Amino acid sequence: MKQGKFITLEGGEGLGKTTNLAFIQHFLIEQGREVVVTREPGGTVLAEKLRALLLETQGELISDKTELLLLFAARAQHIHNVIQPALTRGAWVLSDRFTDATYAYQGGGRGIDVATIAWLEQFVQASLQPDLTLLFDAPVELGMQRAKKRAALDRFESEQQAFFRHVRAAYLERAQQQSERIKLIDASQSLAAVQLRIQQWLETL
Ligand code: T5A
Repeated sequence: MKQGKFITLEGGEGLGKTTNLAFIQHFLIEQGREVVVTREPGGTVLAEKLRALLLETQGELISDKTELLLLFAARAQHIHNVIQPALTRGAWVLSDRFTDATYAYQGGGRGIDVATIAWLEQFVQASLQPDLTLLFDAPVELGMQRAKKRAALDRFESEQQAFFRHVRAAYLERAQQQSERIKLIDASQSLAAVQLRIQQWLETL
């Protein structure tokens, strides 16, 4: 039985998910909530190992199907060991990415059909869905500019612009289809404006 709330942060590269995770965590703790901050791929020892395999730029070429299955393997472990137990005891779970990223990157970016992703989603998650998803959106060029300022690019960040345009389009399509859950945040605004908007959405929960 789910007692807590599940919030996910989504969007293209470098648009402020990680930066705003700390803001949301702080806001919820001030409201007296127990907060579990986590991320995908990752969030458990095994899932973090899978993350490292997925992001590394060296070594064997990873096929699109392998990538999809590794993401869902990491997710199954993450749900079982971290997300579900936290929600059951009443904690609020904040995850930097979740399954909408798979629809955007593997569906939109790699071209894997939606029905396959939906089947895996049902198998791995059953009825588990986020209560609120904040989708950070801005032109692809802006996110890449911000991401490049930080560190060496990982395997996904090394993709071409066209890939990220498909990712963005898939995210926006999902936000339109699931507008009750997915709330768009204009990530090209100042950090203060972005955080004001985030706070407004959190208050609706
Ligand atoms: N992936 C993941 C899939 O392909 N399928 C899946 O199912 C899942 C779960 C790793 C990769 O995995 C892929 C997608 C990803 O490529 P990740 O580590 O979450 O996932 O990916 P990134 O998008 O690379 O995370 P980043 O850390 O790069 O981006 P963030 O978190 O969105 O951006 P952030 O907060 O680090 O901000 C970037 C910079 O911009 C500044 C920040 O200070 C920072 O320097 N900034 C702003 N500057 C001005 N104004 C603002 N409003 C700003 N907001 C942030």
